[in-house]
Amino acid sequence: QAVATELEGAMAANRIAMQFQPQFCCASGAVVGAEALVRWSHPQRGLIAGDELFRIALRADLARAMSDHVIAQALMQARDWEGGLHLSLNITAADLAAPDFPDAVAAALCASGFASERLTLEITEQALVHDLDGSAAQLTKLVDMGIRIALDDFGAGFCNFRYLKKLPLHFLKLDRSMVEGIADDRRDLEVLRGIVALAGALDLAVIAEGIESEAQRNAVVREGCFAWQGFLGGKPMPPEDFARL
Ligand code: G
Ligand code: G
Ligand code: MN
Ligand code: NA
Repeated sequence: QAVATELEGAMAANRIAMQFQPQFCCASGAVVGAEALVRWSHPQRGLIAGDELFRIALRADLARAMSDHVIAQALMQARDWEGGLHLSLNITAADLAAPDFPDAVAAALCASGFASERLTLEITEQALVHDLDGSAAQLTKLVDMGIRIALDDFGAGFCNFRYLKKLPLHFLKLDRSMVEGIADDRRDLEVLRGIVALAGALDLAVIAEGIESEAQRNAVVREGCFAWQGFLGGKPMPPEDFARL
């Protein structure tokens, strides 16, 4: 109860805020959008990252409320971006399993005026394992609204290829561990090549995450990834800083 009260207080006091990490087009080098990453600035504990915040929210039975709060906030901030930039939002297993989730997203889009075609939702394998058919049905509802879907952290978990066959996906987001060695390890590079080829055959665009060096960026550009994201291009930053960029 204490935790729930604290979380509700933090939402009301705007201590739960979004940061945005830029994503760059491999072909042009231009910023094409940003991934929203939530931060809880806790009066005693300092900044708490998204994964921990959602673990706490889940225990307090506030995971859905927190997600709705975060989605609304990100959409409101992204609607003023110039140039039709895209917004990428992480969602949880609880979101995907909630029957009213597609309607909640539709309402948030409507309230913000942000076009659904500019929104990508990122899901991870953990969000899918419980009920693949149910997940596919939920994702199809979102895709029918014009939203795009990214499979996040690809390569970090079990990489169940059934997900690629059964789900309406648009993007594969390569986990940081998949790009770490590509500039200096032959095997890492060949794994990347194989995945990019597979993604291409399935009409999926590849986004490389965790790019920290020019050599890594050059490799993902050369190998045909669609976009990249990482500390080389910018860390997650407050909305004012992203708007300036
Ligand atoms: O940048 P950061 O350390 O916050 O990210 C840690 C993890 O928290 C990431 O795996 C990310 O998917 C998750 N996360 C960050 N922001 C959000 C968010 O707004 N919603 C959800 N569901 N997860 C998030
Ligand atoms: O949603 P996801 O699990 O992909 O969350 C992205 C996480 O990766 C966030 O915690 C973000 O801060 C972090 N991140 C983004 N770019 C980089 C990078 O270049 N290097 C490292 N080490 N972490 C990154
Ligand atoms: Mn993500
Ligand atoms: Na990731």
